[in-house]
Amino acid sequence: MSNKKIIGIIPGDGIGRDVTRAARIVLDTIVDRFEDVDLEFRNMEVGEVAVERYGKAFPDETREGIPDCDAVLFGAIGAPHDFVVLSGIRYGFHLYANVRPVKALKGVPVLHPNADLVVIRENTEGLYRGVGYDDGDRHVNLRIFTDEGMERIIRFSFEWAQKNGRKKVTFTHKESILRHTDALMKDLFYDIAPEYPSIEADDMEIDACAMRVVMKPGTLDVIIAENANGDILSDVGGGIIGGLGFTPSANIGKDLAMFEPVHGSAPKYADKDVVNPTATLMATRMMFEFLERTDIASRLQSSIEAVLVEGKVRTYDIGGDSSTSDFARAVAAGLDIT
Ligand code: GGG
Repeated sequence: MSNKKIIGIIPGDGIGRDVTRAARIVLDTIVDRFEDVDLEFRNMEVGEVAVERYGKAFPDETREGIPDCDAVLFGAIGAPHDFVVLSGIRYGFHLYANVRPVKALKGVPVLHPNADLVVIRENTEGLYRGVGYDDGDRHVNLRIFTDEGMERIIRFSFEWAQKNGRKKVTFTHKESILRHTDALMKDLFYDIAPEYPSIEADDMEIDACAMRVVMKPGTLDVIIAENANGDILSDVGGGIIGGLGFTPSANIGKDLAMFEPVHGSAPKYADKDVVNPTATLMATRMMFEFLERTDIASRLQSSIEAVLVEGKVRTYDIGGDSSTSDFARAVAAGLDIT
């Protein structure tokens, strides 16, 4: 990464401000410590602040600024602006793959220390596309799959598994009921699977998979899920590894990638500097992997893990009373020595 990279920072609403502030503490330290890293940060507004300034939750200024960025770090968004903002970014920029790792970290109270799975959520179609209508007493939301969208997420998942040394990809569905979507996509999944002979391919019903995540996560590896199912399944995953404070995500498209914690805006904790920024810092780590700086990514991950294992700086969700910024400063300090 010898040339300058433009990083868009979109705090969003609620605790999105707290966690992106924490990320900036770490990012500024990285810029100071690594001579060959040249990052330009561009702050962009969405949500309530954007409504106040521009009269719109997803203003043209932000929409037009995003394509200039090499990567975007996003905080959080909540009702009532979540659909317009998330769909504006995810659908507007075709960020079709939402990679959501669920990995237990040492030093964190978890249900399953061996959990290490990845939900790959289709991010632009399915039920969350938000298409629907009202017809008298019938109220309908459509669950839309396209041929292009199905193939794209299946191939992405196998390729991601291959690149990241994973062994198995599990396709989740409810094929017996959803004949027009899941059954069709399952056939496509098994048509494509032989092109990736080093990766085992299997499938599970989504409800059975949710139970498996809770009871035997160690038997799961990479999971493909429809948009709404993936959103739910990754929260289930968060529940077994200490909560949503530990679940980062990457939204990947052909021309842009955006990184964010899985959690939403949690307004009651907003601006209190108390929430756990680990998920956002791990999303930042995923951003450096995307920018092909795996050296920085692994330094950052090691520092996060060292702070958690040492246990002196802990946010309230895991039994401590340290602040969001204390945690970020401890991780930043650890970048020197890890
Ligand atoms: N940082 C992610 C975020 O703000 N999520 C809030 C939300 O509404 N999520 C629903 C979704 O991911 O589709």
